[in-house]
Amino acid sequence: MSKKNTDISKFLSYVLRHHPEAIGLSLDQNGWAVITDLILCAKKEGYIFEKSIILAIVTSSDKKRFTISTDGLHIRAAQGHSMQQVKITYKENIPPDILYHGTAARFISEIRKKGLLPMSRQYVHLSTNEVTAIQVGQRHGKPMILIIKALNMYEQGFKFFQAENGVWLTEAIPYQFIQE
Ligand code: HQG
Repeated sequence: MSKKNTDISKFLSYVLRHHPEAIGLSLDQNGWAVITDLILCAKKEGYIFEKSIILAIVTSSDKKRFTISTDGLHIRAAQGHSMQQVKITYKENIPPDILYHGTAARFISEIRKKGLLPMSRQYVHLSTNEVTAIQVGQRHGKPMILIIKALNMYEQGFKFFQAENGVWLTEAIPYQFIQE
């Protein structure tokens, strides 16, 4: 992806996951923004792009971060929201035996005490592969991979969800299900 489109993608993540109000944009409770509104609100803040650029970013996003509605008029972030007013109904699924969570080594002593918490987001984010977990972890410092006994958790009544882009979500993970 070009540098310009990567910058727009980061801007879209910021407004669609965390702060739509920063540009005067409204999301509905399922997290959808009207694409034409988004373009207008962004323009007022100096981010100038057309719908075709948004569609190109959605298609080329490595993690499929954004979803376009079936009518083609709306866009939302597939996961990662911090806003409590957005309540996406994620698909509940049976997880694989093991899932991975990438974190930073500096967080491990707190994680040992409290388990994994969603922190500023709505859910703890998990992946099916270690490479993704390392990439996620290194955003916060020296990466560390945690192995989550997901199926074991599920069998004990914890719920697991999957976003449209395949990312696994759960509300919190007690330390007993975590292997360092
Ligand atoms: C850590 C990216 C101390 C947690 C990725 C993480 C992901 C604790 C950090 C998505 C803790 C929160 C989410 C505890 C958890 N004490 N630290 N008890 N419990 N933590 O950014 O998982 O590329 O909110 O380990 O792909 O890093 O942006 O979550 O290190 O799917 O599309 O607190 O964001 O997607 O950090 O990342 P974040 P995350 P994008």
